[in-house]
Amino acid sequence: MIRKASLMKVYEDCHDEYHKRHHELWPEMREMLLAHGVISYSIFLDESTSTLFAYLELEDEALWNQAADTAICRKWWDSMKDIMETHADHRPVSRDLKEVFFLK
Ligand code: RM4
Repeated sequence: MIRKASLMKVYEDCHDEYHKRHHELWPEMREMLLAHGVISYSIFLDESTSTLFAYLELEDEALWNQAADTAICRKWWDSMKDIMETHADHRPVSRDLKEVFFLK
């Protein structure tokens, strides 16, 4: 299993909306994530800085990388661009984190 962590940013006045949209995650988006080897996907919000901490457990990195090319993922990113930091193509601005500790 592969574990990945990254940081993203939600706009300061959009915390509740971000939470709501994920609570109501599109079923097709959920299916696409599971079909691309997602074992678990958590997102935590630091309310003091609007930083999102995403933690993913994946079956396969190559399979996961294909998720970004699906129409549903692009549509999701298009729909999220008004509430979070994104690139010009609407991909979320995301910074990968280096693992420094793991206890199981
Ligand atoms: C996040 C962001 C990520 C996406 C998750 C489901 O807000 O758009 O890229 O994978 O939602």
